[in-house]
Amino acid sequence: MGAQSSKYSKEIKAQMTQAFKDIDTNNDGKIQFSEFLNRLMYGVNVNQELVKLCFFLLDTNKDDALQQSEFERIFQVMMNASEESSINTILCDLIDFNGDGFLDQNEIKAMYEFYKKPVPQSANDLGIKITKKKFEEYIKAHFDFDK
Ligand SMILES: [Ca+2]
Ligand SMILES: [Ca+2]
Repeated sequence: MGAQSSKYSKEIKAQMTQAFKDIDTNNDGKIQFSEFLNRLMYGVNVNQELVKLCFFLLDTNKDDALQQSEFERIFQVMMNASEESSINTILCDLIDFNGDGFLDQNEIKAMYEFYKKPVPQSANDLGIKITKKKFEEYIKAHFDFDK
């Protein structure tokens, strides 16, 4: 594990392709939510709403399935995750769409789209360049994912 550069090695690409095939149990070239939940999140003790939110954030073209390019993000985030990474850390990595290490208001807005809600004032108050650590604390305080 450890930090990977943004360019994948051939080996990692092969692993990624294999993982995608393994998860895509109905072999339609896409990962549906049920496949995501049953194969990728199987045994992980997390809240279903949170899993849905992760899926929503990954599904950028909003066709309710993950294409391989969309799947690459979760694969990369999982590879970079350390043992201390909580699901909230992983969530923050997913929200950080452009991967600059900070969350901006557009990225936060994408998260609230899942709830079909405007960004609340409390989130606006976090500023324009939010560290993941800060947003993790915000999630802990404002969302009930811990069960
Ligand atoms: Ca599928
Ligand atoms: Ca998609």
